[in-house]
Amino acid sequence: MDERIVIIGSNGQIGTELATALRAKFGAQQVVTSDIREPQIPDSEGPFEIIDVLDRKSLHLLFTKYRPTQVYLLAAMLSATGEKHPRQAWDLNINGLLNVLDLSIEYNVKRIFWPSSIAVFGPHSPKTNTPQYSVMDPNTVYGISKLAGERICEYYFNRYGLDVRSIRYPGIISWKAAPGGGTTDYAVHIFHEALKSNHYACFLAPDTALPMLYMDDAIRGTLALMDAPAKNLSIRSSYNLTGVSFTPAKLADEIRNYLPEFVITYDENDPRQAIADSWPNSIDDTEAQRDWGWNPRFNLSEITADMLTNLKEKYR
Ligand code: AKB
Repeated sequence: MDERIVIIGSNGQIGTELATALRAKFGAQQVVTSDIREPQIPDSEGPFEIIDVLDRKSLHLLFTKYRPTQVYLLAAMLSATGEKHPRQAWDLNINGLLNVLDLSIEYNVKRIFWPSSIAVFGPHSPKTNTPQYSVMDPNTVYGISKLAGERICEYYFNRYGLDVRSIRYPGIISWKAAPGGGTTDYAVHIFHEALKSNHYACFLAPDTALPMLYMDDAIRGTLALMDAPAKNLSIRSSYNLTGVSFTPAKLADEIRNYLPEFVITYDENDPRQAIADSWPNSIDDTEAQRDWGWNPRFNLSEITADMLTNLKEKYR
């Protein structure tokens, strides 16, 4: 059967690359990208629609027009922006999800992907190798909305048989599209600033370890989860997943292997520090390994080399 795929929120860091990967896999015309505004990196390859996920009427029209077999819902407000606009973050992250889940039942969508985040963990969760199941007391509106979203996804699976699949993404590092409004964004900004000016003023402290994942691994993992036979999936809330954990100081050391003059300084009192301090240092993703063969390929030095090689072209 031909897949018809709709990506909602396709202009962002993950959507941009997921769209390319899905179009390569299923054909450009089979993948509809959509977002609240036109893409900054125009992609003339396949259909694109302007969609506000909170506008149920136009969402309905989108589902009627394309009758998707798979939906990827990526529209969300991330942790740092969410703290500036808590009411809007809750609205977008929760009501956007509910709109898509309800329409997916109505239109018999076969599979839905919805990203959760390490932000579902909080100050009382175990910090190191945080397990799939533990105390979860997120204290950002983003984390609270993601945890509520996970519970709703599992509920729709149990109650309506909706095949929703999800990953708790750590920080995603990539060079094509910029991340927006996250706490882990420093690990992308640092590469741009290193190449532009040999200096980066980091908003997190030197010893703040966070779990991260390279975009190539994130895309491969997402597609692997979506391809996995339903019977193999023991988790219908969201899978823990990780690539590598490191601190800003360690990343700066890696960058200095290529740019010896690079200097990092640290801004104190940034509100994102408190968010990072409430999150795990590292993640245990045993369940993803066991259920659908998860295995990251990029370590920190490979990420650093790949980021610098690709971004060098941009700043040449
Ligand atoms: C953020 O920093 O808000 C995101 C995330 C870890 O979900 N990158």
